[in-house]
Amino acid sequence: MKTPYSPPDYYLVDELLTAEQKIIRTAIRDWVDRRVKPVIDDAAQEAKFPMYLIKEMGELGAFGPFIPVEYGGAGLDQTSYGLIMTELERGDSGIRSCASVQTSLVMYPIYTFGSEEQRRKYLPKLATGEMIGCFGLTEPNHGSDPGSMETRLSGNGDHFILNGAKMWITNSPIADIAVVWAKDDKGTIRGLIVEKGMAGFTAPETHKKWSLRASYTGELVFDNVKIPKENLLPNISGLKGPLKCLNSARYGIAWGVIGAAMDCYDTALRYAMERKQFRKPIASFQLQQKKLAEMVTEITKAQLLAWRLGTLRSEDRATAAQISLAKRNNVEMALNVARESRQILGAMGITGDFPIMRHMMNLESVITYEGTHDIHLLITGNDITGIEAFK
Ligand code: TGC
Ligand code: FAD
Repeated sequence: MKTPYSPPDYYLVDELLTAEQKIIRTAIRDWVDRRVKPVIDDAAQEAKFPMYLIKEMGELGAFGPFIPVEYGGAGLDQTSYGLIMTELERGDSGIRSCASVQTSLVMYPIYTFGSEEQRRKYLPKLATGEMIGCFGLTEPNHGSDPGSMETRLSGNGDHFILNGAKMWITNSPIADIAVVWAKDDKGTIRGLIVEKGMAGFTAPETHKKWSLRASYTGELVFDNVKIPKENLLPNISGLKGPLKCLNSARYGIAWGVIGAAMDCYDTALRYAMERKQFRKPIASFQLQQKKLAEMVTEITKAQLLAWRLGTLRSEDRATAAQISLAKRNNVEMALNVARESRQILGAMGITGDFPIMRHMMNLESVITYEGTHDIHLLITGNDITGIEAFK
C-alpha cells in the first residue's frame, strides 16, 4: 500500500489540542515512523525489545513527560502525556508499555512518594533512559487482588529483609531498579526501591509469550534481600500507594490503545480501497463498509473520551473510576478494531507485512494488565451503585 498513514480525526479533535501538544505529537509520530515501524515486526517475531530505542525515547522526552523539569522530566500537561502514549502504541504496545512503566509506575511513585534524595538520585537517570525501572505488584498467587500479597518486608536495624516473588513484571529482566510493594511486620503495604545486584535478588525472564513479544516480561524473586532503610518510599503506606500509580498508567493506556486502533483502521481502510474481488474494491461491499463505519465511530468516541479525561486529569479532577472506565472502554474498542481490521485483510491480515495481527495479540495483554476488563467493570459498578462486588 502506497499512501502514507492518515490518522482518523472524524470529529476534528485536533482542534481541541494546543499548538504545543500538536508539536509534541508530531515529533513522536515522526520518530515512530522512522525508528519503530521499520524494525518492530522483526523484533516481535524474535521476541526482542530493540534496546537502542530506550536512549532515543529518553531524548524525545517520552519518559516522565509530566515530571517537573528540575527532576529531568518535561513538565508537560496530561494531554501531552496521553498523545505521546497514543503515538508510541501506534508503533507497538510494547514500546508504549516501556514508557508507561518508566513514567507512571517508576518515576511517578518516586516523585510522588519518594524522599528528596530518592528523587535526585533516580529521576534524572530514569528520564534519559540511562536507568530502566520496573514495578512489582502482581504475585504468582495474587493478580486482581493485590491486597492479599505475600511478599514480606521485615525490619532489622538499618536495613529491611525482603522475601517473596512478583510475576508478570514488564521490563524486569532489563531493569536497574524495581519499585516493589510488600507488607511490613504490621501487615501494612509499603513501597521500596530494589536495585539490581542486591544479593538474593533475581529477575528471570518469562518466555513463550504470544503477546507483547517486543517487550520483556519477567519475575522478581527476593530471597532474604537486604534493603537499606533509605530505599523505602517514605511518604505512602497502604494499597492506595500502588493503586495511585495504576491510575496514572491506566490513564496512559486509555490514550495509548487509540494509537493501535488507528493504525489498524488506517491499514484496513487503505487495503479495502486497493484490494479488488469480483472486479470491485472490497471497500465497495456493504459488509466491509459496515466494519469500517463502526470502527471509525468507536475510535472517535474513544478520542473524545480520552481528550476529556486528559483535561480533567490536567486539572487534577479525574477520579480513579473515570480513569478505569476509559481504560476498559478504549482497550476493548482497540481489540475489536484490530479483530475487524484483520478480517478485512483476509489472509494477508495474519502476516507480519501488516501491523494488525501484532497489535491484536498485544492488546490481549493490555486488556488483562493494569486491571482486567472484568475488574474495571466491577470498579464502575461499585462507583455507580456504592456496592462492592469484588468479594
Ligand atoms: P479497596 O479496599 O477497594 O482499596 C484499598 C485502598 O485503596 C484505595 N483505592 C484507591 N486509591 C487510589 N486509586 C485507586 N484506583 C484506588 N482504588 C482503591 C481505597 O480507597 C482504599 O484506601 P484506604 O485509605 O481506605 O486504605 O481494595 P481491594 O483490595 O478491595 O481491591 C480493589 C481493586 C480490585 C479495585 C484493586 O485492587 C484493583 O484495581 N485490582 C486490579 C489489580 C491491577 O490492576 N494490577 C495491575 C498490576 S501493574 C500492571 O499490570 C502493569 S502493566 C504495565 C505495562 O506493561 O504497561
Ligand atoms: P486473576 O486475578 O487470576 O484473574 C483471572 C480471571 O478472573 C480474570 O478474567 C479476572 O477478571 C477474573 N476475576 C478475578 N477476580 C474477580 C472478581 N472479583 N470478580 C470477577 N472476576 C474476577 N503486574 C505488575 O505488577 N507489574 C507489571 O509490570 C506487569 N506487567 C504485565 C505484563 C504482561 C504482559 C501481563 C500479561 C501482565 C502484567 N502484569 C504486571 C500483571 C497483570 O496486572 C495481571 O495479570 C492482572 O492484574 C490480572 O491478574 P492475574 O493474571 O493474576 O489474573
